[in-house]
Amino acid sequence: MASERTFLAIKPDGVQRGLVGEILSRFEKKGFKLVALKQLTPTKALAEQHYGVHKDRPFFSGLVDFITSGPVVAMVWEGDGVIASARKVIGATKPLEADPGTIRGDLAVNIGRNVIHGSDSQETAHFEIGLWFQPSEINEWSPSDQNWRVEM
Ligand code: 3AN
Repeated sequence: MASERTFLAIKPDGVQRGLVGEILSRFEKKGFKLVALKQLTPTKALAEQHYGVHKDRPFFSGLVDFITSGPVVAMVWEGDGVIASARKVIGATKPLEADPGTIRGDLAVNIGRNVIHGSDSQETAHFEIGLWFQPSEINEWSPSDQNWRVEM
């Protein structure tokens, strides 16, 4: 499986609830590589672009209000199959349907407060990484223990 990148964001509820370390730890332990990380309170324009696909849904304005209500931790993670795998680690959109062991299954109960966002396809990942990060904010590096995670 080819190495790829995905965009993940811990939403304001995850930051306010002190879950940043817990969430980062799950992806680090899995073996994915963190290549960009920053905290920001998204502007309305950024939020509307990010959730543009939902612009005609009834929950759109509430979603934009929520994601702009406080700091978000925005990240790019890299690894083999990371886009689909991160979605599995995150769990189903509705936290009550998310399996135990997933982030939403373990840490959330409400669809409007589901703690974390993750890109759902290569196309979306490419769009979201470009929307949230400048190329200069993304780091190329090799973990020193890389050959203990994958066959070289
Ligand atoms: P996911 O975040 O699992 O990719 P999407 O893309 O279907 O889910 O929805 C984006 C975000 O919109 C969700 N994370 C959730 O916060 C919000 N959302 C989706 N459906 C609803 C809904 N029916 N009511 C309120 N918020 C919703």
